[in-house]
Amino acid sequence: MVQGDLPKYGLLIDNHCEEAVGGAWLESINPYTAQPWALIPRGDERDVARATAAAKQAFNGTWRSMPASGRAALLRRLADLVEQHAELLAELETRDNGKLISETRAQLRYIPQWFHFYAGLADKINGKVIPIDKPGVFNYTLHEPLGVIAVIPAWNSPLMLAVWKLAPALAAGNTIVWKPSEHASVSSLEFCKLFAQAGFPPGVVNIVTGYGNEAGEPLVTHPDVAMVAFTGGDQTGQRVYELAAKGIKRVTLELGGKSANIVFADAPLDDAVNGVIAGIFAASGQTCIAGSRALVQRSIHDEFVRRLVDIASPARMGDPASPTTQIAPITTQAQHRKILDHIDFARTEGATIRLGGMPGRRAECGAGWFVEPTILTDVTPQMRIAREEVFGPVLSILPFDTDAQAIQLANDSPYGLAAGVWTQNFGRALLAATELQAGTVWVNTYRASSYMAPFGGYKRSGIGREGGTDAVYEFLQTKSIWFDTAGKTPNPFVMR
Ligand code: TXE
Repeated sequence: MVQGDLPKYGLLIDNHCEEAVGGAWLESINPYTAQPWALIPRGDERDVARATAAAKQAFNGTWRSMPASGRAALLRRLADLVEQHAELLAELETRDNGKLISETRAQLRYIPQWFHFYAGLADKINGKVIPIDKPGVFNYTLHEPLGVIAVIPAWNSPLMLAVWKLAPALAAGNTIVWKPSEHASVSSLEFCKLFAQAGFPPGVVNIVTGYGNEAGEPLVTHPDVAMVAFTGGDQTGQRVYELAAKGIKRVTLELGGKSANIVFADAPLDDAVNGVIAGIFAASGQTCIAGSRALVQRSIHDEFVRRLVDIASPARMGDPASPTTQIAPITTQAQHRKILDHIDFARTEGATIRLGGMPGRRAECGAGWFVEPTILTDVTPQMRIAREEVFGPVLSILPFDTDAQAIQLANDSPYGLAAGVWTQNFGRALLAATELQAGTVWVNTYRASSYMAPFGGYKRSGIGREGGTDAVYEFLQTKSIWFDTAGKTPNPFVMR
């Protein structure tokens, strides 16, 4: 198909649908067909400047003057609209990033709850009256919004990762410039139209698409952007953090991991097998919480590997738009290459491939960027495959003997996003949950998440928390206000 025939999705600035100032377009590629299917604007610093000016104006005008209950009402209306458009948004996202339709539908069905939850919080952001220990003064606090927030999510769950930031940031009274990933922007451009339909004033939420260096960097460094809420790879996260530091800007960073799924010999084995498979092969391993290291107690190692291979080998690869497909393609060609390179390197380092290890070869894979579900044994903690985030369907299995060794191996990582523990011994589970250096620990389950629970990383997995009541305070700053009640000004040369 030539470019002119592809559907075009515009930017949204001040509630207007527009082209990029430069007039250039980027092709969005369907990972299942490996063909372009839509065009998105190739925005740059000129579009970022327009969007930021609109967001700043809204922040200082209509949005600031609206009571919190008004913001809550809009968020609830938006939630209802998302519910009505869930099927269309799920289909667009599946076509755009190749994620299974069963997963995008489930995410879209859940997304309205995030807006309902933070709508509920919007008018409960109370300051405090502080009982000061000195006479003649009165002190109270206010939690105030920061201003314009840059929302920069990754391509693996474009809408869900954006909503984790949008809902609390808007409830807190901020305005938004949203820069989705250049690899999967279409569902976000379509979603953004719903803000105007819900009645959000112009400028409160704006969206600019384009490359990270052309649109992302100018947004992070724009002097009128107060904070950056980011999800992506740790190298990019580090770059964003450095750029934000120059402007002394606040950040939240969610940067992925190398999460350990620990299976003790006393684990409920059938559940543990399913949990380990769900942890690594769901979304073809393209999740920040992928349980990419299975630490398995030596006495059950061989049996456990055999059961994993038995369950994973018949997994159905194919069209992600079919509800019966289980393994979807990889979202980008570059990521596809990167995963296969990781597997090749692991092989040269001495890992044994027990399952998969190849690009998808079945007829159902068509021209798509598939990687077979891959299970590796004979992996040692020093190997690259055990240390770096692969972001694909590749499971490394490492044996351990004692509880202490399991915890030591799990924590032997620069990352700390999540961990799983499989055991029937309550004391063992409790100790592991305490000792594991991870922002989320699951016991006898994996990949559970909710808008009610905080989520975020330890160590190189990030800064800040998304979800739960904690998240709204990431988007607020505290003001401390003092009144004199004594009616006289004391000695000006002594601190009061
Ligand atoms: O995401 P990036 P990429 C891992 C995965 C992948 C690697 C890189 O292993 O191979 O990260 O993926 C924007 N200033 N994860 O390159 O670069 C970019 O446009 C401002 C883990 O696709 O992290 C996009 O919107 N913004 C992960 C967003 O940042 C910039 C999810 C994320 O891009 C920018 C995805 C810049 N200089 C990939 N450069 C997870 N933690 O879940 C890029 N961007």
